Amino acid sequence: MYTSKIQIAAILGLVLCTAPVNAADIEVTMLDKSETGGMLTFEPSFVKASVNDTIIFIPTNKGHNSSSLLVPDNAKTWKGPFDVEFRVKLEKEGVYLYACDAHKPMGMVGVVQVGNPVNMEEARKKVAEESAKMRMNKDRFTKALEQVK
Ligand SMILES: [Cu+2]
Repeated sequence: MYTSKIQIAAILGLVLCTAPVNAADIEVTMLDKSETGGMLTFEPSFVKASVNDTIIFIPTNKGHNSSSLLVPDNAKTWKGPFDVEFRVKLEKEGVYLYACDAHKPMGMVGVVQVGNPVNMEEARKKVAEESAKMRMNKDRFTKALEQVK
């Protein structure tokens, strides 16, 4: 069948317009000590992202990983390897909570907000529950969650 250049241009235009726009890569470093003085941190510990953005966990210091603690309904959970760069694509709207498996008791935790915080009540409960078990930096998770707007 004959397809004109105009038809091809129209189809291409449609494909380009429906492709995800500006999906961003957001780096979160895993640190023994951050510039702001905190020990055992994800930096930044709060990230505001959009649907289809990707978080890249960077093993700047050794001995850390990233594991999800809570994700929105139908979003994928994750358990990253230690000492390897690890990517998490954020496909659903809501609040994501995560921790380093080795240093969760020391408050090595983080929060990601994607679009509207549709599961904020669940996130509040989980943060309170996990913070109660921590031995250090007990207020860090709450402070990160407070940045959800
Ligand atoms: Cu760690």
